[in-house]
Order: sequence, then C-alpha cells, then structure tokens
Amino acid sequence: MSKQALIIVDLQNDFCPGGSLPVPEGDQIVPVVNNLIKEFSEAGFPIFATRDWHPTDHCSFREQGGPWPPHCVQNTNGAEFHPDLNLPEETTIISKAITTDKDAYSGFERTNLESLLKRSGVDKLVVCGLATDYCVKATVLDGLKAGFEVSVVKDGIKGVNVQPRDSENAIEEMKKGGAIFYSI
Ligand code: VGL
Ligand code: ZN
Repeated sequence: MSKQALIIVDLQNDFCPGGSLPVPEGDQIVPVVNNLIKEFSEAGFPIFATRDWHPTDHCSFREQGGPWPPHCVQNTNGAEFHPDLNLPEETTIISKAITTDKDAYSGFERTNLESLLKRSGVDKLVVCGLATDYCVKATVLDGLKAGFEVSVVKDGIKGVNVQPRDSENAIEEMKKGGAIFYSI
C-alpha cells in the first residue's frame, strides 16, 4: 500500500488577506486544509508544513532589488502560520529561503524535505497551500522530479495572479508534469 504525506505549502499570515504579500482569498483554503490534516492524522500519515522564513534583508525584497515587498521575516507575526490552521504537534516544519543571498520557492530547495520523506518510506504526496503560481507549483514540480506520485487538492490552493492567468497556467504546467488534481 502506498504511504502518503500531506505537504502544506506556506500557509502563513503574510500570504493571507491583511498580510504584506496577500494571496487574494488565501485564507479561504484554511478549512479545506484542516479537513486534510484531520484525514491524514487519523490515517497515521505524516504531515509537513513548509514556510517562507526570510532574514530582514532578504534578496527577494524590493529594497534589495528583488520582486517582492518584505514578507515572512523570521520570528515575526507575518511569518507565523495562519492562526486557524490546526497543525498537530507532530507536524514537521520545513523552513526555506532562510539566508540573505538565495530565494527558494520549492519546499525541496536546499531543505531536507526529500530525504525526510524517503527515509520514512513515503511514495505519494498530497499538496495544498499558497501560492498556486509560485511555491505550490515549484514544490509540486520538484516532488515529481524526485520520483513521488503527486496529487494537488484543487480547493486547497490559491494563487497570487500577478498576471490574471498565472494560476491557470501553473495548473496546466503541473498537470503536464504528471500531477493529479482533485477536490475534496
Ligand atoms: C511565495 C512569493 C514570494 C510563495 C514566496 O510562497 O508562493 N511567493 N515568496
Ligand atoms: Zn518569499
């Protein structure tokens, strides 16, 4: 039987309405993600939550010449997970883009996520979170490249849409890479 893991991508305050880099309606996925958490906890499957965890002078911030306003600065409220997210104590937290000089959209980029998953015998990932067109897309594509079967929960993701079709295009790209989309 396949062993699944739930990967919750960057469901942090700064990516929700009221945050510094808000994904429109980003907070609306929280109840869906909480249902997934319940399902995975009851099945005894592991849960991973990635987080953007930037230093104050991170290279992706505009002041440093990057594309984004400051967001998810280490140890600030904006970097906290959404307060209504019911993360169990056993959740493994994966911090990414933690140094000044490099950005990382994927939860696999310069983290130990792949080795943790493989060490625990996981072969299938269920992915949800923010943002569809950046960190969800990058994490899904890297998961496929690493050899995992990857499903994405359609009502458990939301996109930034800097350009109006960005999320749609990201979904197409993930599907082309082999990801399966479903709704709960
Ligand atoms: C993200 C923009 C900048 C994301 C992170 O989590 O999708 N987007 N940093
Ligand atoms: Zn970031």
